[in-house]
Amino acid sequence: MNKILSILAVGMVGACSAVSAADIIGTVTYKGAAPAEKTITPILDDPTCGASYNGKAPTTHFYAVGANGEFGDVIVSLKDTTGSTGASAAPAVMDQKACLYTPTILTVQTGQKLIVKNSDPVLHNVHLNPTVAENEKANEASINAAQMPNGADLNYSFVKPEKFLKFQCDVHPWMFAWVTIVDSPYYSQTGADGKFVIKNVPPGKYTIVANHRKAGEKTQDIEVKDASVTINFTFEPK
Ligand SMILES: [Cu+2]
Repeated sequence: MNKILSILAVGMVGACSAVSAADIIGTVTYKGAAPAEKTITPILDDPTCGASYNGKAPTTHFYAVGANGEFGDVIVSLKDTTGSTGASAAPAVMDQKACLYTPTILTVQTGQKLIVKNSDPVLHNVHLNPTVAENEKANEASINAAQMPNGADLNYSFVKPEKFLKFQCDVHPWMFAWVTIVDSPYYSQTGADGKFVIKNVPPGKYTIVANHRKAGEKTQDIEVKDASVTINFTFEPK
């Protein structure tokens, strides 16, 4: 780069940095053999639920680990951040399909709408188990709600952060899902590729937290300046 170009480049970076925010990107890896999943055998005893499985019971998916250790269903967030944009965010959706929740791990912001659907031709009973009193109160009306076959959607919204709030079905004792509530838009949940992106983070120093329901929690310190930052997490068998 010649001198004029480099001065221009520095000038442009300088001009942008005053207003820019950056993304935090990374990959979460599980190193080693994940614990074996459990086979949900009772699902076959229910004629309607069992019909979806042709005699082969599904398993739990507590550890979503890919061939190269890509670790899914890990929630990565910036600790102690606020400024939830949940009220204006698109609703999150959880479905009940073939007598399982899908997804089983979900993250929403405070104030964001969560819609629970029933796509099955069977009755489900959605039963929430909040550990935070404010979240219990905010959802009193539907905290233990029957949902008819292909019945009307149930709607929820949470007011305080909470980790892995348990949803269960009282009709089908194998049905569980866990919803994590965060208080800012600075979060991401890893997909099957183990990757996460936390977008538009204002410059500053943060503690970044990776949470997995079974594998636990890991934290790292991170500083965001005016460019994207990469940070990775590795979990191992306990
Ligand atoms: Cu059910």
